[in-house]
Amino acid sequence: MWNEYLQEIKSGNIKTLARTISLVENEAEGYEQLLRLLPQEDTRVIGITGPPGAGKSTLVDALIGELVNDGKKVGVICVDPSSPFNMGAVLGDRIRMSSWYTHPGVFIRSLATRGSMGGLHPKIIEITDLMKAFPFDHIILETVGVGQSEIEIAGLADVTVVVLVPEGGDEVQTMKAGLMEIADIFVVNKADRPGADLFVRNLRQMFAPAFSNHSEEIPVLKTVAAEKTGIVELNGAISLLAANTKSGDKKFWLLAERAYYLMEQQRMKGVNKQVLRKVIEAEYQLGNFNLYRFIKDK
Ligand SMILES: Nc1nc2c(ncn2[C@@H]2O[C@H](COP(=O)(O)OP(=O)(O)OP(=O)(O)O)[C@@H](O)[C@H]2O)c(=O)[nH]1
Ligand SMILES: [Mg+2]
Repeated sequence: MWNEYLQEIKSGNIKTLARTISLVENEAEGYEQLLRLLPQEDTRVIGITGPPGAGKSTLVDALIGELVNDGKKVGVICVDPSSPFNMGAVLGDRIRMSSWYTHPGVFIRSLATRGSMGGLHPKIIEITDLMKAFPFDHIILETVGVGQSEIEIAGLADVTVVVLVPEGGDEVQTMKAGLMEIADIFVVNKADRPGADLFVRNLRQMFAPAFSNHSEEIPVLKTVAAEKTGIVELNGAISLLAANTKSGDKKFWLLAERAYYLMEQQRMKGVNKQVLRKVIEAEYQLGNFNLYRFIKDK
């Protein structure tokens, strides 16, 4: 059955892709078998992250336009950190990217995080890999950057674009180290608002090689996503960086990041803190409890 699903995905069957994403999302019985059948794929993954409301979806919408014009097939995953009871953001994505929902070259899937793992989805690595089996030319991953998850998205995307707005100075100061680790490109969106040029200049200075431990300059681009301004330049910058990742060292670092994360998950499977607490209490009552002997055989 899984092999048939995979063949259908490979041949571009969007319904099967949608269905199998749900199976993986819900950990349907045997879903790991499908994952183990996935072929080696190099589909480019573009990560778009940044604070809530920065214009990420609007930017993705414009970027899809650019790629589709170029004859590319695009898969989009939007990770929505709101609760399943708040459909606001998902509906927002639908409105923001409305023109693409019915386009044959575009597939958009929103995933709700249900509050776990910051802004990421617990099966985001698996779902992204599943999408890679489909004949997409590019995969775009939109996540809301809330601290830690921004660092985690770095392991998922070949190129990570951090979207900020002209008023984002304080945010950048507090997250500087984290941003430096993940950002391949900075976008100052809503550049139609005052202060954009000054903010761009400050960012360039702050992340210049002389002031940071980055050996290369991190591009800082200006966009007005709502008017599709600056999108060609953004697409160009992404292509340039992605070309380096494909052949370079970074690809294997990304795979190692993902392997580490998945191994961690696998090892901790079935470990339940509530249960752990009860077992510890019981052993403690017996006396002579030692934490290190306790974990040794776990
Ligand atoms: N002035 C201005 N408004 C913009 C621009 N780009 C997006 N917006 C507006 O900003 C608001 C938020 O846009 P979204 O694209 O939904 O932002 P987002 O970052 O995806 O938001 P979340 O996914 O909810 O975090 C919308 O009302 C957009 O119309 C821009 O370049 N200029
Ligand atoms: Mg959005």
